[in-house]
Amino acid sequence: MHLTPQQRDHYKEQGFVVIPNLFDAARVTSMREHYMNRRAEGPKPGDTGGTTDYLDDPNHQFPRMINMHVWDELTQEWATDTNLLTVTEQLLEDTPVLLQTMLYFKPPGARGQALHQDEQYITIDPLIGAWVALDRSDEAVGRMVLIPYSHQNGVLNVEAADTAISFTNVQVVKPGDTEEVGIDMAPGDALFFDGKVIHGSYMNKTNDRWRRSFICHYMGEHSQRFEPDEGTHVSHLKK
Ligand SMILES: O=C(O)CCC(=O)C(=O)O
Repeated sequence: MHLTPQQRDHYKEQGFVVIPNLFDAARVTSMREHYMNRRAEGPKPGDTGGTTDYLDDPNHQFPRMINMHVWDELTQEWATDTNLLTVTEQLLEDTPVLLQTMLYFKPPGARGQALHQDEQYITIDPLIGAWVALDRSDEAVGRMVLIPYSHQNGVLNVEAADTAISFTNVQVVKPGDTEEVGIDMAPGDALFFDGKVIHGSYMNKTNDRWRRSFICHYMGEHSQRFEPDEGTHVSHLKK
């Protein structure tokens, strides 16, 4: 899959780009079925339904899975899909190395994830996230929200998040004068975003629609681990 100069420029300038139809409908259907079956098997290493102050959050019934590629062959295959890797390679301008896989179920009524930068979690730069929609993702279900150009300001400070709407308790201190943009996506579309771009999602406000997504994070072969500045890593959140 060859990117146009416009797609590459969009990523470089705004910190993200959406590639429609990266996975076809048959693949998306089998991924949804596969992960619902694996979820039904019971707990997996690293599961989280988020903070336990809102136990009625349906995320607790369908915790997000992490690093499935370590114990699930199909995840390894999907996370190293040729389209995913070739797009990532063109955006990173380096050979991609898979770091992390995740599956967010986000059932009806579930909390979202407060705005953050992935490099506040994973201290490697450059870093890229690939977020593949497995359901239609729009405002009602808590689509991905981004702040364009925010990757240009480095890794920012963290503060406490509102856990009534976020399953995580930490968020970025948002720079003033920034505008959030919601990204509507169809099943199979993929959003690629820079590890420093501010992003997150709000609640799934529907009572009958899921917002499942398959998420991979890659570094480049030449990416570097860095020491986070005081106050910028999620572990620095003041209790
Ligand atoms: O899917 C979401 O709601 C947030 C995902 C996210 O923050 C990520 O993939 O880094």
